Amino acid sequence: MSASDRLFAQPLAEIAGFRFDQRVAAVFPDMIRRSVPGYETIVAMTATLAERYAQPGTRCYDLGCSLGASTLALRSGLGGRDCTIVAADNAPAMIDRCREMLAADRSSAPIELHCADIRSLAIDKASLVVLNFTLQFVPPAERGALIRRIRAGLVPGGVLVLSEKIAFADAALDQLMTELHHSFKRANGYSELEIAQKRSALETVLIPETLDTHRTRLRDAGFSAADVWFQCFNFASLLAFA
Ligand code: GEK
Repeated sequence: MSASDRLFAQPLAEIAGFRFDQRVAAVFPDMIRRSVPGYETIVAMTATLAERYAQPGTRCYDLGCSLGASTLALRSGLGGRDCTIVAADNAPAMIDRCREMLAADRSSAPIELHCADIRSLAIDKASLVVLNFTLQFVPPAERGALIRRIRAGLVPGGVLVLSEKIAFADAALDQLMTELHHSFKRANGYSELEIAQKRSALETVLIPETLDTHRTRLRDAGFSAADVWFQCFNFASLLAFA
């Protein structure tokens, strides 16, 4: 069990942009579970997707791995297949704790853990690439280049799992989904102050896009097809096929 997230519980004089530092790393599993509707389902299904798509002799990537929840799901889905998992995150505090989480896991599939920016990480011979809630933190102008490099690194039959907070073109629908998301957070014990302060901290750091924008970018990068396999309010996960 991780410590519970109270990071935004006290009134803050000034709200700085959100950073994945030690304080966040210490409460991260609790924070993401209580903040992202569907997170636990998406992580669990990452194992099911690995079971189906990981090809022997290839690599599986977890880009923006945080504490390794999706990495461990990937590993459990391999079922002894000869694959190397490459997990990367550019936040040293996340990587330090991730290393401890991976060490506590008994399974033997090899994992290479990199403290690296995924915008410059080599992606090669990949049968499965997982971007679970990471692209949303990459500046929008740089997202196309990353998706093109992922596409280029996939083997035939390879798949990208792309999970994101999403925006809606229709303002009323966007507002509704935001309110439903906040209800989810309230039901998980966050106060109005915590919700408001976290929202301000993320405003310039997490930039959601519409599903249409994601689909167009994936198609332009050379993916043959892409569609949503999971959605809860303004959080969705797509599968994109090489
Ligand atoms: C999970 N996938 O538990 N390069 C590397 N890492 C990055 C970059 C970048 N350019 N930008 C952001 N990150 C995980 C959850 S959390 C989602 C992912 C969230 C990292 C950042 O340091 C953080 O650890 C992660 O992406 C996003 O399945 O906090 O909402």
